[in-house]
Amino acid sequence: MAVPASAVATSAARGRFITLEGGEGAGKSTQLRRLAEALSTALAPRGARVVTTREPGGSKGAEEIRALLVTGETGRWSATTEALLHTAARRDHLERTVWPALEAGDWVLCDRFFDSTMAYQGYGLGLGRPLIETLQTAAFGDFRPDLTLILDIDVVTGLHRAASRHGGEDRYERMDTSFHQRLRDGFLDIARREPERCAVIDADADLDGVQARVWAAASARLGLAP
Ligand code: T5A
Repeated sequence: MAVPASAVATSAARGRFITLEGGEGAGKSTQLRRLAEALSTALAPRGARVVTTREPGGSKGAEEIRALLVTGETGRWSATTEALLHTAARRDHLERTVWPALEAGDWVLCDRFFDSTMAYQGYGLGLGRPLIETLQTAAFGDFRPDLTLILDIDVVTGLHRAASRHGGEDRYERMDTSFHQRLRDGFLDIARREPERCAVIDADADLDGVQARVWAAASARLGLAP
């Protein structure tokens, strides 16, 4: 299967791909908006554009798949079906949104990406790493984010924050506490395995405090002025 990711990865004019990850209510969406503003300012002299997107979703087809995943009964899908749906949504999102933006030189900030499938379906739902790695290789080869910021928060605080925000998209929030603990441990394990790509941010602070930690990590890793 032809995977255009390698062309994207080696293009000199390619933008950067930055992902935010973490459990429920870690503050990713809030910090993504703040990071996008700061990056836009920092990148303005270079003329680079900042694009924000999310998963599951971020393209028309992937948003349609999202609706199947984030609503309804917690046991609506088997773990394997769920991993396939997330991976199918991701492929569409990459083809239609992320890869074209990177080719155009844009910096893409994405709220969740493939680490969420590893953490939620691989660790949380127990599918394990090898199956998820196989699916991901088939769907997008060796394409990887340039930087992944993992917002880490204790499970109870995160779920409390998330409950204050959601409408009907709470299928994962309703899973039991041990599931949420497994996926928190999973994200930390991913960071231990790939320290060059991943930075763990302690998200147990107020909004401005977490924002300062996010910017310190992002600016250092991306070679921007602090
Ligand atoms: N999923 C996703 C998988 O299972 N596999 C996959 O492969 C993928 C891609 C997506 C769901 O799908 C699952 C994971 C998810 O369960 P979603 O709606 O995108 O659904 O869910 P989340 O990304 O988890 O969104 P949340 O809102 O729950 O979390 P965020 O984005 O981490 O949190 P945010 O920023 O919206 O903040 C939540 C609330 O907390 C407050 C905010 O103001 C807001 O009210 N808050 C803070 N309050 C105090 N102090 C702080 N520092 C705060 N930061 C935020």
